[in-house]
Amino acid sequence: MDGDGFAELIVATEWGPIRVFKKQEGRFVDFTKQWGLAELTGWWTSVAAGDFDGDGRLDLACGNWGRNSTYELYPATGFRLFYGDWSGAGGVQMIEAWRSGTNWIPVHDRTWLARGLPSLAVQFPTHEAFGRATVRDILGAAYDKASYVEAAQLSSIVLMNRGSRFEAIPALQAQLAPAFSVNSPSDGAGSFHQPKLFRHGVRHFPRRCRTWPVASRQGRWIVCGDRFKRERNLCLW
Ligand SMILES: [Ca+2]
Ligand SMILES: [Ca+2]
Repeated sequence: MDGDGFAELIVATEWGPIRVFKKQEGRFVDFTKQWGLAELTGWWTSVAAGDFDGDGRLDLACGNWGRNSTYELYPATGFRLFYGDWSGAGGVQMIEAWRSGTNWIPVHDRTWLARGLPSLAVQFPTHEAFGRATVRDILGAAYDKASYVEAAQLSSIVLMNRGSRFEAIPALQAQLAPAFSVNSPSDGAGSFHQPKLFRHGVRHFPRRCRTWPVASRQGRWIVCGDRFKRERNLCLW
């Protein structure tokens, strides 16, 4: 990434950023913040490197869950996953939430959440009462101590290396479905403008995602070097 001749370790994390580790004195040091990626959190699934614009600096293509799920029902203000042992039974409970102003609102309904938090049925006797609840209302005194992770955006993106920082560019139609891998096959021309292949789709979404299965076995071929404007679908098998 920084042209010093030594490769960095790039990690795509779920409920976190694309993380950059640089090897120094035999150990990996986290340089995510220095590259300006600490706040660019998502449900990252995959990452691949290549010099997409031919300037000699390695860029990154990053797969995310895309912009075609039920999560588009919520404002694009990011999501937060609160977690903790709120029941005191030694397990971990979680509440997924979206932001409304300064409040965090549960994504899932009372029936769904009560499976993991049975006390909700007593705390909020009706769905109407729960419908007005924020995460702070649900957790009460435990809210201020609650741990959480965040996903600021769900777009698959390309990160262009500008020397000491990255410029994020949405990967256009790669948003149509979750991208579960990004590949960098040779374009056969030996140039730096490597095509990227975003592999989309799953047969079955986890039930928690509250969305329907989408077409699987689909990919999207993105020819780089022209600002990712030429794309087409591929059937992978
Ligand atoms: Ca390096
Ligand atoms: Ca480049």
